[in-house]
Amino acid sequence: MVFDLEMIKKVYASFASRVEAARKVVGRPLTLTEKILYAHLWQGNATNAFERGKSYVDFAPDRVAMQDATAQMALLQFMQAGRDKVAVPSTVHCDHLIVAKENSVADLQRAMNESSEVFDFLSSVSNKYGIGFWKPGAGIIHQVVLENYAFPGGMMIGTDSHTVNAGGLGMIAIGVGGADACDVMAGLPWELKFPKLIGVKLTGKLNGWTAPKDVILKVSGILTVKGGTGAVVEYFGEGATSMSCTGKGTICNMGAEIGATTSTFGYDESMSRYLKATGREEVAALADSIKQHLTADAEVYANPENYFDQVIEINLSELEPHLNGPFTPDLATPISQMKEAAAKNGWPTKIEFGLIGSCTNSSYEDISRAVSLAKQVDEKGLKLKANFTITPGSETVRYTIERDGFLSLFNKIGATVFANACGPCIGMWERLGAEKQEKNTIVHSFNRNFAKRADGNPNTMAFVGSPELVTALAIAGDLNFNPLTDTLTNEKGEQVKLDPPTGYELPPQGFAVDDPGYQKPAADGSKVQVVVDPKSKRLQLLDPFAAWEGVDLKGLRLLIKAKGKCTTDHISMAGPWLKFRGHLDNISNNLLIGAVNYFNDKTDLVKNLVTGEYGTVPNTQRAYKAARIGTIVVGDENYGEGSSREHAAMEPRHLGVRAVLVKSFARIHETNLKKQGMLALTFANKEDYDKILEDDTIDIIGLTSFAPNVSLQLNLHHADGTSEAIFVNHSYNEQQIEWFKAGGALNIIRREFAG
Ligand code: MIC
Ligand code: SF4
Repeated sequence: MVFDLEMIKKVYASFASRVEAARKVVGRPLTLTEKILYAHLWQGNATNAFERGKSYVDFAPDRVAMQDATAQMALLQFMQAGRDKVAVPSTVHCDHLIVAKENSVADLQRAMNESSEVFDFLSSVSNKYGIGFWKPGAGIIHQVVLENYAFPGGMMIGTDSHTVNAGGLGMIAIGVGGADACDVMAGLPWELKFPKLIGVKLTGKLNGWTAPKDVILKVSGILTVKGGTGAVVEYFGEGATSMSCTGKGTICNMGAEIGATTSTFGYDESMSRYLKATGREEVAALADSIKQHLTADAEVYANPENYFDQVIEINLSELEPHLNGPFTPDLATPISQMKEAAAKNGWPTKIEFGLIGSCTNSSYEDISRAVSLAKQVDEKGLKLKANFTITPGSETVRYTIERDGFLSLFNKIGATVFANACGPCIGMWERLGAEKQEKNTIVHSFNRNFAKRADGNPNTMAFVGSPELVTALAIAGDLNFNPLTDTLTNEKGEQVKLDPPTGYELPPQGFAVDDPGYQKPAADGSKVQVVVDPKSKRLQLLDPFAAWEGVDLKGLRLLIKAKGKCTTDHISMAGPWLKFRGHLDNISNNLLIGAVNYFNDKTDLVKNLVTGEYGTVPNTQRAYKAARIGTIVVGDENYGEGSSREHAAMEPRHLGVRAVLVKSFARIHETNLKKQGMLALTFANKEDYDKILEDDTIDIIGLTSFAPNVSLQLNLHHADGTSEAIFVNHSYNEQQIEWFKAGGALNIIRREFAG
């Protein structure tokens, strides 16, 4: 079945003329990214050229995707927008709320028991508003989107940072907070600062042990976790076209880890093959009919320096397999240097777990290549030395790899197959003994490896690698093992070498599935009732936030000055807290509990300046709220890196934090703060971070004349009686200032609807 074919036809029908209009106003050949962006202007044909990194532009995305952990908040907001039906095709995917413990069957059953209230809520809201619903067990959002919905040249937004995965099928797919999704579903334009463009030229060809994952691990090492901020990464060259479509998906997926707005590839044969293999021959034919528009103009790839803001070149023939980590996805180490790096840094070399799968790496190709190594365990008289787990990305992949005998091969060597869900990747992993907090090493093919992410243990060092490298390392049980050069001692005491992995781009016998887990919404949802129990601990209807009081904010207290890395996982932890994603008050009890307090190097211990006592961050903030004292949060570089979860913005808003002042923001988090009516500010001079003292009282001056490109002033009143003023910048445009004034963007939509 092809979903939303009419919508795709419509997009393609106007694509050529829109690209033509764009080429005229821009006045030069266009990159693929520009073509897709200009083809999706809210206004229709382009009438002027936009300035990269400067112009705010209204877009009209073709579709919206949401996953269960973020959809709850997105849909609670949408329910307030007063619409009968979503304005663009939208889907909900139940994948984040399934705990991995025993095996797929037992774990899925447990999730159905424990989270039925949330699944039923999502299912009924979807049914009511015309949203496609993918049940628990159907698979991970991005894999299901790639298999069913992504199409070359399309534009989508999704309430998950790895929405960018669909770039593997030539889309511009962008991760956003739920409030953004709510706008688009309500039929409003979606605003984005026109991105800068990074071109990555891939020469040569992947071979042997190297996989698409290594391309993005290498790029992360080059660009770091903030190098892609505000930019779209466009990959091209012979190395790009010679790679599978799902491999391209892997590369785009992990572009979230460099902060990129999204990543994409031009339409090519690999995409056409993938579309056909997943039952979308019609989409492939449609894309073929406009294929010259679904890639950059030839001049661009011939002279990329003239068209991109930055160009990186990687020769795939020489690229080595990498392992990135621990604790950050950009610490890239080629496998040949791992032994030395581990010794130098004191990383434990015994590998406890190898985990493959996740939305990043769970294609048929990935699994088939991992299986080619698993097979060698028996053939070469080896034994798996580490625990080994597989989380398939979708029921279609799972069903197909079972049919093709891969699952039984994994089972034979003692691996565990978890449910088709995020599982360990999002901390939904009941790992035995994790509570002992022992220092240990795991390797996985996921994308994120922040502290505590997978199992809640701050001393687990997680290294990210390709599924094939993870499999080889799990067989060896040793971080020092380099499968390219080293041998292993088998059970008979012989030295054996693993053959390089081989696999299939697509299943030779085609994909198969019995029940993909899709639920079609009612044609007329007006009679569908959505019930939220007022006593529920998991779901809570939203109350509108209060509007700005119209005066400068004076007498604010410092809630926390966060030191170093402060990702959304530090601000609103996942794992066990995921169960409160639909209940703002309950989830607010995790506010910033992972952030390190600059003044005492501890997490979740801050000074209450009214009582002088130290307490947890949420309790201290609740005390300020009760005393009607506004607060401010201060942070370091790339604050809010990682997830799209808007809870990281809604929690401080709900508990009475008024402003977040940092050295720099990650894109999605900054927008989420603005959308919820918070002040997202940056130091004009980064060194001023040092001027903020624990006992300060702080005034924010200039709000009564709040205007784009005009700095605000902060008066810091120190405890010793001295005061000093510093300047802070912001990136609010006119409309975003209105959000601040109204107390949040949703208050404006609500008002328009009521009016
Ligand atoms: C993640 O990978 O961190 C998540 C969990 O998928 C998040 C979304 C969430 O927090 O629900 C993301 O990447 O946006
Ligand atoms: Fe799920 Fe992990 Fe992918 Fe996020 S990164 S969508 S948690 S599998």
